[in-house]
Amino acid sequence: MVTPITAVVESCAVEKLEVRMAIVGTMKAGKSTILNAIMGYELLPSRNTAMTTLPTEMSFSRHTEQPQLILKSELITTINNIGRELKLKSNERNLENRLRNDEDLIKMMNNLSTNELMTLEATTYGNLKIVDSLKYINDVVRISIMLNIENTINSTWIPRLRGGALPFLYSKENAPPLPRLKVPLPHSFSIPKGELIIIDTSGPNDSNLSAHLRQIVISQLQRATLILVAVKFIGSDSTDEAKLQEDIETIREYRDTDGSSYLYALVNKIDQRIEGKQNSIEQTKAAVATKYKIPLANVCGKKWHEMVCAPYSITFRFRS
Ligand SMILES: Nc1nc2c(ncn2[C@@H]2O[C@H](COP(=O)(O)OP(=O)(O)OP(=O)(O)O)[C@@H](O)[C@H]2O)c(=O)[nH]1
Ligand SMILES: [Mg+2]
Repeated sequence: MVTPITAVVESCAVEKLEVRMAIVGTMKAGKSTILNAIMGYELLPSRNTAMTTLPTEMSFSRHTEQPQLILKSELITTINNIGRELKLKSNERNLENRLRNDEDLIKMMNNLSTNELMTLEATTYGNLKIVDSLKYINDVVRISIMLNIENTINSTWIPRLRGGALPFLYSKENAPPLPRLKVPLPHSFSIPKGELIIIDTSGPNDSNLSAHLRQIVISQLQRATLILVAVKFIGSDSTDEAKLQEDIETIREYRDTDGSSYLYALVNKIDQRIEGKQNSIEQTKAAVATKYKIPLANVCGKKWHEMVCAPYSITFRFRS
């Protein structure tokens, strides 16, 4: 398994004040792992079952010496409200089935039944504490959707679009109060002007869990300057791939006809390739370019991932 520990972002000469790069991909393609590699810190939770639920933003800052997780008060209150509802349900029968026997989610409900809710802070320091907080937030939202309580949370202070506690997260008028990571700007990384914001998302198949969640992801993709599509070398199931194609098409429809230069793809989990038995990396890259209609030059598939997002001269080099 690739353990991307260090990422060196060699140069980033952005022309715009804000470049937003969102990652999308098939289920468990390694989206969060890739972004941890870009940041150079293991802050986004990852595991081999569905993990990311809410999109998470991250940016590089000259003004911080250690990573921070920033949570807006609306988000903290929402998560606390949902947490209280979950606590009330934590002893209900048949929870295991309703949580599809997912061990992490069942453990979380058991914790909620005996412990206080996790205290979320406006700013969290400490890499492990950051991962734990993000895991908690993502699982609280995931369980609320699986137990179908997202529409029953009552809150007078959350602007509602159409019932429920989550819709405010994708209100077009307000910047959604998503979790935000700030990491120190690496010395080798210079941003002469502007800011690079990277957004982690849940897989398209997964976001079908909830129409709200899907909408949150799509609105992030619409706002993105660049979109990085992560796919597994060995491919994913065809439904998952079809959903990803559909999401990419939806995004394309929202763009002016400027070609597909904002789309990049990264073929991940290349270590799972069996030499001599499967397509070569070049063949896989070509297949990915065709399937998702991404320019071949924008498809990267090296074991030492190297990618240049040309329009903005952003170069990422990952070390494994
Ligand atoms: N073998 C191998 N495993 C990897 C690689 N990249 C990530 N993984 C593992 O794949 C699993 C899924 O990775 P995540 O980063 O959580 O995937 P994701 O796409 O963010 O998944 P969701 O957030 O659930 O949508 C984790 O157990 C990772 O450790 C890789 O290059 N090779
Ligand atoms: Mg993830």
